[in-house]
Amino acid sequence: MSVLPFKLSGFYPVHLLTFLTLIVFSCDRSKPASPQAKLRFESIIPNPVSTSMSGNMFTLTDDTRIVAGAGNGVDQVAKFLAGKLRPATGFELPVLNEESSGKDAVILSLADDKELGEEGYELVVSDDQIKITANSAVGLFWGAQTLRLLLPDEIEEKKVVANTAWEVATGTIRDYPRFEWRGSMLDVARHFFGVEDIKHFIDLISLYKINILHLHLSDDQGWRIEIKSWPDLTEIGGRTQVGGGDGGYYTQEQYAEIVGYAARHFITVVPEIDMPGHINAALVSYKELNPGPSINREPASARPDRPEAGEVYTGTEVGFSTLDVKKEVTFRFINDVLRELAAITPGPYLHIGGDEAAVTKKADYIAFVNRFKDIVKANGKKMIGWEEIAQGDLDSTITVQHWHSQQYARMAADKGARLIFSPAEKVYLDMQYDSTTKLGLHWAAYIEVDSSYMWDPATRVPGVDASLILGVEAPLWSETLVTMNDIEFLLFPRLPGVAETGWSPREKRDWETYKARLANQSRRWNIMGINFYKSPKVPWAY
Ligand code: TNX
Repeated sequence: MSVLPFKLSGFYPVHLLTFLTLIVFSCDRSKPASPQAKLRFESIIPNPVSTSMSGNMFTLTDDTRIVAGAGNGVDQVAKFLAGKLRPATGFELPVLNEESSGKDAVILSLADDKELGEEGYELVVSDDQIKITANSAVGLFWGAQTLRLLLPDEIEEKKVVANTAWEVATGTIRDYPRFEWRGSMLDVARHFFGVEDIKHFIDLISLYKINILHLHLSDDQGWRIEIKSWPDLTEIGGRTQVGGGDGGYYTQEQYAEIVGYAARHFITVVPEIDMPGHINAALVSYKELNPGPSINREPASARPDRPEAGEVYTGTEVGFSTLDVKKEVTFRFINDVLRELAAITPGPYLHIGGDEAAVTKKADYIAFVNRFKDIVKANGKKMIGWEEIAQGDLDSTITVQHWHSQQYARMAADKGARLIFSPAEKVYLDMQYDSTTKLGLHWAAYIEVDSSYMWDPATRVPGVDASLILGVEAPLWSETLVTMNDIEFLLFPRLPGVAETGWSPREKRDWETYKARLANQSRRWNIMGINFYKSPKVPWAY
């Protein structure tokens, strides 16, 4: 007698197959990766150090938990990630502090993995869990940003998106940056942008692992940071902007809010007070700062766009104003400003400008740079300046920001200073894309997306030792930029390319594969409401 009733039925092989199939499916939830999930895995910007897909898919569901392991800042990153994933999914995604074997979990934990360094991460996507490990919270944070890019573009929606399978292709990513400095600069002096705009700017740059926000806080047209010991800098010098609009400034409390928001995105704020030139806003605020008769300021009549001494300036010329190195009040002013700025800036750097001081005598200029250096040091910070400061007495604590001159870059390197690369004809994002672009300028070049991507910091200036290169930074000057829409149009799509230049290994960067990856970002940007330039150089997917 048989215990298997179907043995005699003649259907034995069929039943067995059904039985086995059921066993297989009940134990193994594996699902082959969709073409879209694979495409997202292959389209990450900046290109990771190494990626390998294993063919299946993890699905984020209402059961998924976010597990934050022990350690400094891990919880903060877990909460950030949950906050990014909740609106579109509508899932609860509880953040749990437990050691979990973790099915249905995104697990963040610290590890000891020398190769990953300070900022690197490993992201392992399996059928039933995602695990991000790193040596520090910042590495976990960049891993979390990568995970956003692996999820469907709809994850960026601010409201619940029904009927979306929140799928991530399975596989492993190991990733860490090539350069420690991946910067973006915003000029809030020519046109002022408020705290909410800056936060939005941080959201945008952070997705691509930019870790420095350089704020150009003063220029001829406006002074944008409250200095309590010199209140007229903002009361008078902050009142206008290019074109004559209202201008504005950050109170120290608002600045702290920006710095805090940046810190939660693992971004360091580098504040710049531009001196000794680009200083008209301070000169109109305090008459005693105006240079004595020995400074030959070109008469306004010779250059009609320039202001008379003592007038606010709303034009866009550069290089007509200067502080006077011979006045005692000049250094009282500089000491007070840098002391207050250092006190509200947790990051290690103060940027003293130093560019285009066309009416400062060379000897005076060098004397200024050397005094700036001592004052910044006395306030416990490291000095950064635009490339012209290479003429001063530099040392290895100083960082020089290259924007134009190979000679200054070499001079800085010869003095042992470190370098940030911001070559104007590649990464000045205020440069127009082509002659039809309405926003922006073109004094350095028209910069299409491909040109902006095709250069390398290590070979930009022959004779500069690679060990001195801190990284790259893309400045965005705002003479022509009034709204966040304007900013977005010049940032996108070039900024992700700058981010990749700073992050990805040289051998992982080439325009042909990059443009395909870039093309796959546009749908996400549309969902995020980013006003980007639809460059004809890129085969946009949408
Ligand atoms: C040059 S390059 C400047 C800025 C202008 C910019 C416009 C440099 C350090 N200074 O003052 O805003 O060009 O593109």
